[in-house]
Amino acid sequence: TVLSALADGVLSLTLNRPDKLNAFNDEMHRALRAGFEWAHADESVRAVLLTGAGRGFSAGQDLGDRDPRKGVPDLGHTIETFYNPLLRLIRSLEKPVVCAVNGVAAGAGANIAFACDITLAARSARFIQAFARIGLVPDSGGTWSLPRLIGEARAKALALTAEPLPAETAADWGLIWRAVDDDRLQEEAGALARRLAAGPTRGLGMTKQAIQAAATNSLDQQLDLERDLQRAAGRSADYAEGVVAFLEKRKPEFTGR
Ligand code: LHQ
Repeated sequence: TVLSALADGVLSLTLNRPDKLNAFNDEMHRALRAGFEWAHADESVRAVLLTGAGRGFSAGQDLGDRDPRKGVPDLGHTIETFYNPLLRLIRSLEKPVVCAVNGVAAGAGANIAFACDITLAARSARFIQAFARIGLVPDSGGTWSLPRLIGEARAKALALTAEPLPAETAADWGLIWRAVDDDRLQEEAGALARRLAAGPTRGLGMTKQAIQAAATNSLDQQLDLERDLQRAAGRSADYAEGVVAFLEKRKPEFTGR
């Protein structure tokens, strides 16, 4: 249900239930979580690239798996068991996560894409806060990320109407990094992930951490955090390499240490 491959420091994770537009069943959840756990544990993974197989990125929860006719489901349990741990794994990974949204991203599928560090989307892709169509509440961090990324007015309109948002508008609004031509998406996202994987991984990881912390920190707290992270970054092998390479007028060769 998830294809994984490690090459050039990039762990590619491809959601692979194309007949269901990569909707999440429990098996796909377990497989995706295992992929992100791998990324956490393996030093040779220096970036993650998340995408979907077929014409969709992800249609969110597989609704056939949570059919209320089979008894009232405990969706809180589903969230606690699957979606929340996944979100925490993506946000706490001290390595960049690139997301290539190859087609429709609905419900949790959209909000998982918004949780990644750099999200690109095919021009034909669209984002749908589908929850409102079935009486649910945006999850996978959507109620946290949407107002932060695009402000309360747009966040509420998207979440309350479940209107599809085209990739281009999502990029204009700052919800994602960039919309690219469909046939260029995988190439661009792959090149970006490889570039990040060849970068100073510890510094990039701490940069991600600092920007995320700013969502809840005061300026004073953030200045202290920057001091602490810069102290740690200054001790990394990649900082030494970066500065020496600059002084020697050559390209740095970062090792991620
Ligand atoms: C699907 C799905 C799907 C199963 C397409 N499930 N089969 C958390 C906690 C616990 C429970 C509840 O949820 C959550 C979080 C959530 O994610 S809630 C939101 C769940 N997702 C949705 O409500 C979206 C449902 N899907 C759609 O609205 C449409 O499929 C979209 C707009 C995504 C795409 O539309 P189309 O391009 O027209 O494709 P389609 O509807 O024809 O879908 C293709 C196939 O995929 C089809 O199967 P079939 O056998 O008829 O070819 C769909 O039934 C299946 N599929 N989404 N979520």
